[in-house]
Amino acid sequence: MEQSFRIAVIPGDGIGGEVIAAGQQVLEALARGSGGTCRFEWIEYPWGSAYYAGHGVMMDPKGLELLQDTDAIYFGAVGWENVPDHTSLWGLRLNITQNFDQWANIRPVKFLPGIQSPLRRADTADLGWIVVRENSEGEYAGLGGRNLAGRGPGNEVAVQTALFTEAGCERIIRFAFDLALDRTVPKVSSVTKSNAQQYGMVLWDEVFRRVAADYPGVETESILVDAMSAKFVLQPESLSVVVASNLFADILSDLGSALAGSLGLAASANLNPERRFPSMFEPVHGSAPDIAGRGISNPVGAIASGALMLDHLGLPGEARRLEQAIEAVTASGIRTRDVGGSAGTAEVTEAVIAALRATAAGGAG
Ligand code: GGG
Repeated sequence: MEQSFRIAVIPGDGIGGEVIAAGQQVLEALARGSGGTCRFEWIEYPWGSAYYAGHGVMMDPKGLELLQDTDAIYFGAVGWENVPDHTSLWGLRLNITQNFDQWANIRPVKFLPGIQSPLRRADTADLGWIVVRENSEGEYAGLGGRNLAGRGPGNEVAVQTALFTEAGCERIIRFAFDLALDRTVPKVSSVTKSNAQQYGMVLWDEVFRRVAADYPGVETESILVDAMSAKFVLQPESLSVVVASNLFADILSDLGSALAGSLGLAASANLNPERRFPSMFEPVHGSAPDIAGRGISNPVGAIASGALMLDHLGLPGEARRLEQAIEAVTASGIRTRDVGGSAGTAEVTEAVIAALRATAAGGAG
């Protein structure tokens, strides 16, 4: 039986357009080779900083209603010089993640074959972990304000408050434990800075201990963010699932992606696990204005985000086939410049499609 999926596409800014187009080509090829299992209907929205230039807003004011009626959102990147970064981020990406309560952001740190890591450990140890980012509150709650500018230069004050709710902490920590149950090493590392942040992050630590008691088979550790950033570099083999607040996990996942070879490789899923709202899949990297439009951006992060989307749509076999195709391509040496190669976006994309065809021909998946 054929399954048809309505996918909203928001390429956004900079290299977002290039890598999302690459991902769509790959997913279309996968659908064509699926023997009628799946079909995608793409609904593209031109929202982003160019849209802002014409409309004064980052997305259609009715945009959330339009997105609600889809099975998933495939998102590129946000951020361009014509719009202040906080305006573009809150006007588009955060507008969607917050309103659609996409509270779980998973960011796998994958060490792909043929990709050189700056970590010496990567040569001998089998590395790989998942960063679970709390995606709805914490430091990104958007609470605060600016005041007293009227007192003259140098006297303005700003308050930015982080929000930690017991329910918000519990749902993301439980999500991390459930994820750990399916991993070879069932372990969850919780990251805070609760020695300095004595309210919200102490609450997080307490919830972590309480939830951990429900998972006796899962090893745990609770680590301060400064120590965890050192651990990413010095003891990465000890990591399996790392759960942290919105800001800390954002930073740590960038560090993890760089350690795996490049931010261009990293995939992510912004999930509303209850499925009240569509979930959103995007490469971890941003719009990269320095290389936009040159045809050299790495499409792997966007393509791998497509694999996470396939999982979410209930197509795990197709997701694994796509991940295997990516691995075959990185192993073969067809790589973009950020990972030491000379191939362009199109060449890597075509190679992934060819690898998919090869597995279809070989009967795999
Ligand atoms: N594709 C990811 C992206 O566009 N990121 C832009 C950015 O600045 N994100 C901030 C965040 O994820 O908190």
